[in-house]
Amino acid sequence: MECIISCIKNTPTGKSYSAICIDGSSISLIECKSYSELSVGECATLGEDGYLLASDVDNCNATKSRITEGVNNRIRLSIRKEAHQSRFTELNKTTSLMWDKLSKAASLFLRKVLYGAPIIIRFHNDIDGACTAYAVYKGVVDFCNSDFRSEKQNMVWIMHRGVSYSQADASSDLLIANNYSSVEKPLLLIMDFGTSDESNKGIPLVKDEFDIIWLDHHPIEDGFIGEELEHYINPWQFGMDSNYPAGFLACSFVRSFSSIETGYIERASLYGDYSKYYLPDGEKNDFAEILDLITSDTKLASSQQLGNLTPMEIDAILMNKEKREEIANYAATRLSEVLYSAMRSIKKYSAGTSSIYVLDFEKVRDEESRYPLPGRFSSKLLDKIGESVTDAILIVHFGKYISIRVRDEAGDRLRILDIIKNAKERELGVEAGGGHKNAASIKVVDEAVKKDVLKFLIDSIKLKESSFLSE
Ligand SMILES: [Mn+2]
Repeated sequence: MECIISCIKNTPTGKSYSAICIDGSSISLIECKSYSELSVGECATLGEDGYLLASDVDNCNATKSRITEGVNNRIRLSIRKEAHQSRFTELNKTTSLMWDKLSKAASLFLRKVLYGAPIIIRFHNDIDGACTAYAVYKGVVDFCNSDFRSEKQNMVWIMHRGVSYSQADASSDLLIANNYSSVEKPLLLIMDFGTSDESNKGIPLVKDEFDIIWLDHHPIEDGFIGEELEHYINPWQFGMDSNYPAGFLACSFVRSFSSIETGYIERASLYGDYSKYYLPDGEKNDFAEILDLITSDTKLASSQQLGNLTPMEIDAILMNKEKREEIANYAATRLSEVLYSAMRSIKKYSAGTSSIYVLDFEKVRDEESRYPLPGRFSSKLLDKIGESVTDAILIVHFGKYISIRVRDEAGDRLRILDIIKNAKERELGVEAGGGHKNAASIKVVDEAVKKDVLKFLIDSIKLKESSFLSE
């Protein structure tokens, strides 16, 4: 079998080689060792003992062009021309509009997978974000088991906390990529976060070092430079809004090169991000609830690395029926306890015909468990309040974080993103802020300034609501 050394990982114990090989017309990626030092791009043959041997240089160009041709064929055969049709029919039109862009990004992605290039995948740490990672993982597994053989991919999964791609994130990604030498440029895949001008600090550091695929569904802020990237894909660019979740987008991406079943992931992402296209069908959404719990409290998924979660760990839980049930029960119990105590310590302010509810999450949290996280809990708490009050606006704060939740109908008139923008301009101490029109969050520079920011938010909402009344 003729091979090219396509990627070398430098580890403290030595070098680990990835070689792309061709046998007839079939391409495979192998991970192996070598008796001698090989360099990236060099031709090699695989010996019977499973070790790589440098091969004679004369044939190398012929091998390279056969592999290039094999890779191009493989990609061409895998990309699906017909846009994926989900059972959420109202979203299918947007998928069709995005299909060309999705397929182009998928071609790039498959090239990286085939060559075993370093791929860093950052996904947001919530249900929707976990859905993006899980969809891509399942797609890659399917591709590596059916369309070509791959023993190991050089993929690094990072569950990302926060809403922007910062300078520190970029530096950390560059450090990771520095562990590899690769014939293909490393790939950075960003999903379900980052569409804000704060990411403008991180992007310039990585845009020449990585090929970037960015799948997001947050509103695109003016001046956000990520939009210029060739493979930045967001439903907002196609006349849709955040109701097309990032997990759903990742499923569409995956379906452009794989035919795996993605319906349950699509459903979980719609549920997780409160999309109006979610179809409550009377069935519980256990998959989403499990993702909610394990992305909040990663200990439960027995993560190797504290605070991180990989799709392989999600998979291990899904395959274990007992563990699944245990986790689902635990989540339900915890949630009802926390909702109960929240309703007892919440404060209420009237604003026109609406009411603003403010909760200090510190008062209801548990020392032991990270679940539920304040941001996501806010959405559930708003639902709970909504059972008895129609016009409720909820603010939950915890440490340096403030989350604001508004019911659908009020989102358009309140424009909380504008209020957050004003708070930033007033220099009240807002370090970062953004989100959707119904769900947004703020990080303040210091806990001490939080009460000023809270007061500003409450006053601004009151003002908006009373002006709305007088119109
Ligand atoms: Mn999302």
